[in-house]
Amino acid sequence: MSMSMKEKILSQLINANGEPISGQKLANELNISRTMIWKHLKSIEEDGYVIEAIKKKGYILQSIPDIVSQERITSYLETKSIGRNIAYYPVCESTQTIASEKASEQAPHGTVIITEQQTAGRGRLERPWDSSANKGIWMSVIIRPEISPQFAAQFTLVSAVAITLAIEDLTDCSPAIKWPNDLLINGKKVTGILTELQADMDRVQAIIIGIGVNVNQDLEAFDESIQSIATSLKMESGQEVNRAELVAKILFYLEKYADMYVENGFEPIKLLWESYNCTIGKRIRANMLRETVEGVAMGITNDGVLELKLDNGEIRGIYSADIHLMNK
Ligand code: BT5
Repeated sequence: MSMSMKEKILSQLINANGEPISGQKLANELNISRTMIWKHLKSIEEDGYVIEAIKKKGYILQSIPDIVSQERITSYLETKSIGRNIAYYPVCESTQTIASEKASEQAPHGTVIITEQQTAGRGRLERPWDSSANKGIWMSVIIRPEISPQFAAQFTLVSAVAITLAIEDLTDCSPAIKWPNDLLINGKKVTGILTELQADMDRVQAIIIGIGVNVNQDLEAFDESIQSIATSLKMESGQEVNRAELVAKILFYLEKYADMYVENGFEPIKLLWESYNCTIGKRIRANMLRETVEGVAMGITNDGVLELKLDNGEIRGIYSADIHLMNK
């Protein structure tokens, strides 16, 4: 793809390495008027770049915004297919909705939809997902594994492992996996995963993995209703995290473990999942669509089903539920 005029100006500013470039020089080199240069600079500033104008000398690029654009992610990406096709939206309703549409329109395996801000981000059962501007990772990954639909839900567990490893690599935080789709730090939710399926009776067409990671929020960035249950990597580590780099790392582990899953099933990943989990051995309450049960989580099966020992000794396999940990 050829560069737009705006990208050409930006690349000149970046390549100047902190030396000022005059508006006249930019105008001459790019063969446009100084007024047009000035308009493009304004638009670059609107994207979050900080440009300083020094009298008689020209423009200096002072800082690059922490954005999760395709270019920024690609510069860190080490995958074969996941993330090789990225659609970036400065703002959207929900990446999950866009991904669903794109998946029905034959978007290739590994397509990523990512945004800075969602106006209607959602969790399971249409619950709202708080997606503040420029502070989190809000993305949906379309994968097309050749498996039967009954196994799709396990990609939630595979994704939980991938995100945990990525967070450990790039921060001082060590999240715990709460079955099935939460990552917690110090008991508070830092990540939610929403796995949706497009399938025929016996074959997966696409699995859409929605990933929400709270990265650089301060407490006030969260809606009041979740301030006591949510946390961010910054709040836990005291440090800002480069979101584009973290996205690339998540995609790296997601590719690794999704491929491993398709080849060898859940068993090799189960050990890793168990080592990070904070559910097994705990007394829990499982809220399901039609009933609520309480008991001790005994473990997960090779299919990712949670086994709960009820107070009457009966063992129940839980396929999907909201889990409340009774003793922390
Ligand atoms: C989830 O649902 O945890 C799945 C969240 C998936 C979000 C991603 S972002 C990219 C993609 N596009 C979307 O529209 N969604 C996906 P669930 O287990 O139902 O948890 C939802 C509950 O978590 C809410 O009812 C709140 O209590 C809480 N919550 C909402 N926003 C949160 C946040 N930012 N951090 C922590 N907890 C939150």
